[in-house]
Amino acid sequence: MPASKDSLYASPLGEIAAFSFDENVVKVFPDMIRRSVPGYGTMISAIGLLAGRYARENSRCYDLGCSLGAAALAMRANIAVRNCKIVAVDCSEAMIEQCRRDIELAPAEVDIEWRCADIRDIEIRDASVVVLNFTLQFIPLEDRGRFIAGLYDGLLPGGVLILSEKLAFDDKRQQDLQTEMHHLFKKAQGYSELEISQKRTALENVLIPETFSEHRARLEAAGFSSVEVWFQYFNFASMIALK
Ligand code: GEK
Repeated sequence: MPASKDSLYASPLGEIAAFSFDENVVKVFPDMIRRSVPGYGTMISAIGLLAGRYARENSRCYDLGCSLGAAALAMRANIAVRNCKIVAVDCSEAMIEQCRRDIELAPAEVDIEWRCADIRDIEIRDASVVVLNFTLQFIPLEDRGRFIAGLYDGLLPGGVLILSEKLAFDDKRQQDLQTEMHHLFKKAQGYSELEISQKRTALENVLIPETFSEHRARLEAAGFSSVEVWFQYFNFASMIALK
């Protein structure tokens, strides 16, 4: 699909609806995420490398909240073991339909199953790799503990979870600075003040960031024995949690 430029919030909107991953977002998504998430391309490449390192024969690799499947495709390009299947899940029908259309053009050896479902409702099993690349932040806070615990149970011993999230900070000065730097990042990527502020309003109460301490506490409570940040660019970070 040719990636169009994201200008969804470029004109003044009377009323700003809560952000949703609909057809309009699908059309501009690759441009939107690359210009909004600092380090996105680096994280996608590294997810591929990690999948190459951790994917096991006779196991599954999950891309949860896959959007247009960037992480699933990076994993597929790096998995060299036999009988390893990728399961890519998103609750946006528009996203999954586009993934299915795109994949027809690029068949490959490692199978990707595209599933349209809520990631809280699916069974995760026999997993050697699970990727949550900027998805947990959209799950209601009260559901996150149970969801991560189920995910831990579905991982094989020695399996890995890669969790990328927008972070919050306890220290107010740090919170303000990191927010400002993200804002400056978006301006440098060509977004106007109006676009930045309207998008922020649309994401309010939809994207709920937590601190690294909160993520680590939840992951450890679920059973993960080691949790580290492997990448951070302002308030966007990616963690590796080992079972
Ligand atoms: C990437 N990982 O390009 N169940 C399933 N999907 C969900 C749910 C849910 N409960 N909640 C949100 N989503 C991708 C980027 S985007 C991040 C992930 C962003 C989906 C939602 O439909 C969207 O496609 C995705 O999670 C979040 O590496 O846009 O900031």
